[in-house]
Amino acid sequence: MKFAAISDVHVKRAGDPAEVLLLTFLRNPDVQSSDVIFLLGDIFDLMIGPHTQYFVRYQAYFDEIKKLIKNGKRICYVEGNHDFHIKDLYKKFFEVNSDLDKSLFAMAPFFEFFDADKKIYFAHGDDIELGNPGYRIWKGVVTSFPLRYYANYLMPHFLIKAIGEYSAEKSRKRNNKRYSTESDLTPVKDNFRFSTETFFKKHPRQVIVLGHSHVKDHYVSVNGYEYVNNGYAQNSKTYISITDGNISFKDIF
Ligand SMILES: [Mn+2]
Repeated sequence: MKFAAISDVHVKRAGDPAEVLLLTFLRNPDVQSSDVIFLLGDIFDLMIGPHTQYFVRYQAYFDEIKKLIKNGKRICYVEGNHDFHIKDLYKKFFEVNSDLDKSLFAMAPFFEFFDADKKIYFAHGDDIELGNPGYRIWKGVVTSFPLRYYANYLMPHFLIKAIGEYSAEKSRKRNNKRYSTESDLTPVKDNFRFSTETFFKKHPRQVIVLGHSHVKDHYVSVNGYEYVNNGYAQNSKTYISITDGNISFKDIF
């Protein structure tokens, strides 16, 4: 089987370089020849709740999703910490586009596929990252039932903005690290490698595909698994391709 995966594109507005990157990825012939396309979170810099305005704002994106599904492609979406409470948004999307086969689109906290004798695990990565207790508390609050209800039915703009600004602040910190020297990236990279080692002990998977760290990495563990992260897409300008269990980074442009 052939898989294509991307995360952490952080599209802020229609027409920005991140959206160009995302659309180019979705239109890439190699991506389109994959059996499953994974969107592993933080695809959008701020998308919270099932607000239909997103269909207008990101029409080009939703058009590409439509085309892919019409062509029989499977799309697996994992929510990130910048794009969440959007299950009902896609429910509305398939209600409006009732001609589309909605079984080809799935949204879940993680996905697992068994291919070429390997168990392959796909997630955003924030649930696996260790040593970030403040983030965990924050995520517990924003994903709690009351807040989910709020996001889906009542969420006023100021709260979306507040969450967005908090997330943006977190990203800025990560992005600053990203642009500084290689040695500054090492702690984040090492922490994600260590986090996958811990995860692997409990959940042996031969391939672990994550995002969230904004640090590109392909780590082959002596314990018998590989961890791959495409990093911050606007920086790496690549995506992850897995063909018959073999991992590679491919250029988007
Ligand atoms: Mn993230």
